[in-house]
Amino acid sequence: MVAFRCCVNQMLRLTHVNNPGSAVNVSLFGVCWHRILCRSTFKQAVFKMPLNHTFAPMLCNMFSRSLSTFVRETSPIKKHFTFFRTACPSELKQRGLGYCSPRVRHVTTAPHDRSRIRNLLIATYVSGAIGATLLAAIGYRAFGRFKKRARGIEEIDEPFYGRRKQYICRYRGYTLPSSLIDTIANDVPWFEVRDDDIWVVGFPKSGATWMQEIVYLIATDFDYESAGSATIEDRFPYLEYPIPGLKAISAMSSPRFIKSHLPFSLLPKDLTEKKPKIIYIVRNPKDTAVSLHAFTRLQGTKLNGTVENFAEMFLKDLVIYGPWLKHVQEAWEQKNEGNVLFVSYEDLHRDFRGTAGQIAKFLGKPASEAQLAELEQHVSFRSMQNNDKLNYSWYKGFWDFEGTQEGFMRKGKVGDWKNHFSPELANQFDAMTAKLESLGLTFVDDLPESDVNKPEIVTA
Ligand code: PPS
Repeated sequence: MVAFRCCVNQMLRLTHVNNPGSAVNVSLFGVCWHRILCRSTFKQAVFKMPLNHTFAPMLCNMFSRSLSTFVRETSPIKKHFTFFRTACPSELKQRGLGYCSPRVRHVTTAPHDRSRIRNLLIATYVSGAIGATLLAAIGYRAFGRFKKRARGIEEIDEPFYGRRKQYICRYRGYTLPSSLIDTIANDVPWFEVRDDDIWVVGFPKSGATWMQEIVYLIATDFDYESAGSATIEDRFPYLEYPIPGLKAISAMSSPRFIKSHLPFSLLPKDLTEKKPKIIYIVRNPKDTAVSLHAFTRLQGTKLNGTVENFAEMFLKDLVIYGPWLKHVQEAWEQKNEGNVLFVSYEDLHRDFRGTAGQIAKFLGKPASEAQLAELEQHVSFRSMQNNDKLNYSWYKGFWDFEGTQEGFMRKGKVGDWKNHFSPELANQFDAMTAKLESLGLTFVDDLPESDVNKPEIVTA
């Protein structure tokens, strides 16, 4: 603290004598810094003392001292003050300068000098204010970065994301959306889990929405009425997303339905104690990458590159919630815990009723063949695409539905990657998934009966 004080004093000594704007700049800058420091939790962590009682008066003292020294020593301001101290009241009144102490004496100040003084003063205040604002903005940003780094968050400037270069950041081995990082790092770990919660977890674009609707209906004994009365986001909120937010989710009545894209290691700590039912949905990474590319564009992020370039970013762990491999591996390691069910998007395609029956059993809600057949109809791709409680059309105006021409429910097929990937790129993805084969996890990335380019046959 002594060193810091010496540094600031030295800085003030160097700046305030010759440059009229600098002392004002430094003073305002100091006040801004103090405001930032006071508001942050950094004060407890670093200074281990209450800022309001020690650091604040010290800063104010230093800066006000520097300002008064500057005022005393800088000639145009000195003249200005002398003028105010010595001009006669009638003269001040005449110039519209208001109240003046009766102790004032007569002086002779040339009128052109006075206007010069006023202009100089205005210039000083304006430059001071602009400088202080700029410095405060730079300082605030730098301080934010410093604070994040102290918490283990590393900002990534990735030009691929166009104007939103700081779209992603790295935290505890994962690439995460910068917009959600504060919630993920500060609040999610302490979120209170309940034993009777039902969770759907998965890497983005793995078919979570499809799974959410299936799980919701099975768990509510096929309550199609409530499913039709609110959006999937309201019934089955996304944990780390600001809408509706952790507070609202905490206040929901049981049983709660919660979706998250976080890997197991970043989910609430409570999950080790409480044992809610968790369904992890996984999809082959090639289709996941293609779908995530389309979704990133749908959200309005301008990308500097093609789908293939995006897929390369996927392999380099530069897409949100990556690395995909680690995400899936962490979940696979949990599959023998009694409360975790591992389901693939391709299984839902291949054998819907068999897979849905398995989910029903896992949830303790065995379902009849007729119920599963009705469910299959309700959650078919076309039906979900046209269902305004499931197709995210409530984001129209926020997302770029018109610009991309593709909605949230884009193709819903297995094997779309073949329309976009070169054989070399596909090989790189195969090399990645081969690492999971030794763990007994294999992926289907092509279904003969699912021709992605075949037009959908709509049955009445
Ligand atoms: S999100 O935003 O991460 O929660 O998205 P998510 O729901 O996980 O994945 C979206 C992809 O799943 C497809 N989808 C379906 N496929 C088949 N049948 C049904 N009923 C269905 N519902 C959603 C959706 O179309 C997205 O995949 P792509 O390949 O982009 O079409």
